[in-house]
Amino acid sequence: NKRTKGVTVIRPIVYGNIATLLPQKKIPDSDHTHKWTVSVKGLNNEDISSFVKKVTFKLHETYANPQRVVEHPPFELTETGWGEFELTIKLQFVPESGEKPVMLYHNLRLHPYEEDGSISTANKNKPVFTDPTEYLYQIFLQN
Ligand code: SLL
Repeated sequence: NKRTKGVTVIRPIVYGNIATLLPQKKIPDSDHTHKWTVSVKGLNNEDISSFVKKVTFKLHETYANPQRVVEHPPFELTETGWGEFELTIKLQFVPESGEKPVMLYHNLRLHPYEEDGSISTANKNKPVFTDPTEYLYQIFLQN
């Protein structure tokens, strides 16, 4: 695969999470407070699988099998948990691309209530919606 000398392509990749507070005692003998889903998408839901081969989510080491590989769209992962930790998201591209993996970082914050409302550095310039209206929540579930 010949290289196109002098060409630079910059592609936006959209990633983020939805977290919902679990009803108390949903998971017996567990301190998990939230169900969460992290997702990786193209802009405007563009199909990124033409150039993204797989996405590996690395979770906090307290999770069983913390490396979770997703090889087909939707590139997302749902789990339950608590507290706050950084997810590393490794994008691997189709072999024909000859490209090295790209790492993305997303901070998951699972707090029963936002004590300070502060946004960790990994999430700078990502809007945070706390207790969104039903209307807005449905929109996020669909997109
Ligand atoms: C904190 N530094 O104290 C963090 C630790 C732990 C995250 C967060 C449960 C994993 C499991 C889980 O969410 N661990 O039990 O499967 O905030």
